[in-house]
Amino acid sequence: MNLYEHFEAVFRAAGPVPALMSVSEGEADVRYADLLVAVDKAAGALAVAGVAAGDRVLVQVDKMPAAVVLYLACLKTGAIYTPINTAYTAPEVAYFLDDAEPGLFVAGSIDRVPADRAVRVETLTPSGGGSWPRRVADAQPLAETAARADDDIAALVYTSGTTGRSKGAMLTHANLRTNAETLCAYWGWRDDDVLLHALPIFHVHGLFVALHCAFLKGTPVLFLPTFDVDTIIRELGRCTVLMGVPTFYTRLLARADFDAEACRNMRLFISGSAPLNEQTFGTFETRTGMRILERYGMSETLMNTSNPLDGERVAGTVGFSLPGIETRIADDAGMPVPTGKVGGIEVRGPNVFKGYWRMPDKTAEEFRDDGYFITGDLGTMDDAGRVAIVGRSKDLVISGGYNVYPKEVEALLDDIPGVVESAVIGVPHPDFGEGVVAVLVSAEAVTLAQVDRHLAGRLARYKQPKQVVCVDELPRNAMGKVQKATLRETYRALLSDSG
Ligand code: MCA
Ligand code: AMP
Repeated sequence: MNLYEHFEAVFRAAGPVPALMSVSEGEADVRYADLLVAVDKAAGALAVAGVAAGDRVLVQVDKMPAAVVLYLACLKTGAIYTPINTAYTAPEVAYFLDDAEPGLFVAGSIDRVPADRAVRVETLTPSGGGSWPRRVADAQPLAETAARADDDIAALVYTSGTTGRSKGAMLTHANLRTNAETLCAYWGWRDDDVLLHALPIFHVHGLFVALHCAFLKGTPVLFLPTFDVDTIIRELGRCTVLMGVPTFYTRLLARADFDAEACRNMRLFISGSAPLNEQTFGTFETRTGMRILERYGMSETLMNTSNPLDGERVAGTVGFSLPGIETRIADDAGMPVPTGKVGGIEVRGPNVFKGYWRMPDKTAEEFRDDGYFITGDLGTMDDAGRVAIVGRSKDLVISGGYNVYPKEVEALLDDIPGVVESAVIGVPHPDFGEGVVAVLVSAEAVTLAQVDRHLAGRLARYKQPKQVVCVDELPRNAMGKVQKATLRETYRALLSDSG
């Protein structure tokens, strides 16, 4: 069944309830009834643009109600919504255009559209202008929601996965619906909940986990364009739930006016996308009297485990398998390891994606014969089934909740004249959890400014090194493999003063 049919029924019933509330002066709230009308118009515009069911719609636009409408319109028409980070540069966008082969690219700015790619482009600019809003205004509403099977793809979410370049995780209508229903129930979503939404909407966390909970219940979302601490503290008083990456919580705790009084109306703070440090968890509890609920997920699997709503939330753990989802800790051959021992986290259930877009071999590599998906995360499980993440077997840096795939950065660094080789690592960063550091073997010293200049326009800013170190050689093991763990240890204090 098309996920949008579920939403449509809820939206109709919710009618006058505000769906997306704005904090900007002069900007009206979008009610659920308005959302229905807007989605029908946008779906009509997609049809006029020749977008058919199964076509990809690549979207790189700022966070605004029109972006949510576009997402829902894609669901409605059966198109495959393919959102990408607004920080990506034109060369990065070219990769997604080539890989996804979209029927339509809705871009925030024409500057991000590679000149040599033949694709239909519409614009939706940060101020809400551009050609797309005009197409929507001119379109006849499309009343009928496309029939979709549970197994049809609803979205392609690009992720670095465990290895290789960005891959499109094919998420089906059933993946999205079942996970949303599970989270709504597990987190006890209430009819009077108000979600404070400050995450970007080009990732699973902000787009699916956060919005779908509200959309399945028809409850209001206070929809902030970006994460801004002042706004959050001011608005907490009329909200009940916040979902964020750990950086949200460290930034809030840095403010003296973030206290129990500011949180008086809140019932739930949820954290995910990156490890929540135990100190942040503890300080948060001392300051507010509330325990952050940490959960664990991936683009490929949506949410897998969660600390409980009513039971004990334990720092440094991501809780229990969500209902209907199986998690095991396994060795390299997929055999479960003894309780309490570290192994690879593997997951099976209706949440697990259909595979990587046009990569059947890569997909096959990441699944066991019995259907478990190999996450590339390392963890333990106790007798009660509580999971803790202790590391990653994949070479990945997670900075402020954004994934940075070292190989992608290294490939560009190796092109800097004089650089012989490079190793990109993540080291502790007080604000982003991990920060990117480049270790270079180079004939001459290379400065951060030179690296910045080389990467500008080629690589999203958040992927760029925050610090550069030049060395004579990289540490290698007997097999000749660069020992990144050694580098991480050597440079662990390099970014401790950042933030
Ligand atoms: C911004 N910058 C960063 C990051 N964000 N650098 C490293 N890591 C980052 N995450 C840099 C910018 O390039 C800029 O650099 C400077 O910081 C300020 O940029 P600004 O845009 O003002 O930053 P910000 O608004 O303060 O953003 C920080 C943020 C943001 C709010 C923490 O990164 C964020 O929203 N992160 C959430 C990501 C997320 O939703 N992840 C979920 C994906 P300069 O000044 O040098 O130019 S994972 C997922 O979905 C899975 C399924 C899951 O489990 O949830
Ligand atoms: P992505 O590929 O962007 O969907 O990122 C998914 C990855 O984020 C997971 O494989 C984990 O490595 C990491 N992650 C998500 N939630 C948590 C968490 N609560 N604690 C630690 N790591 C997390």
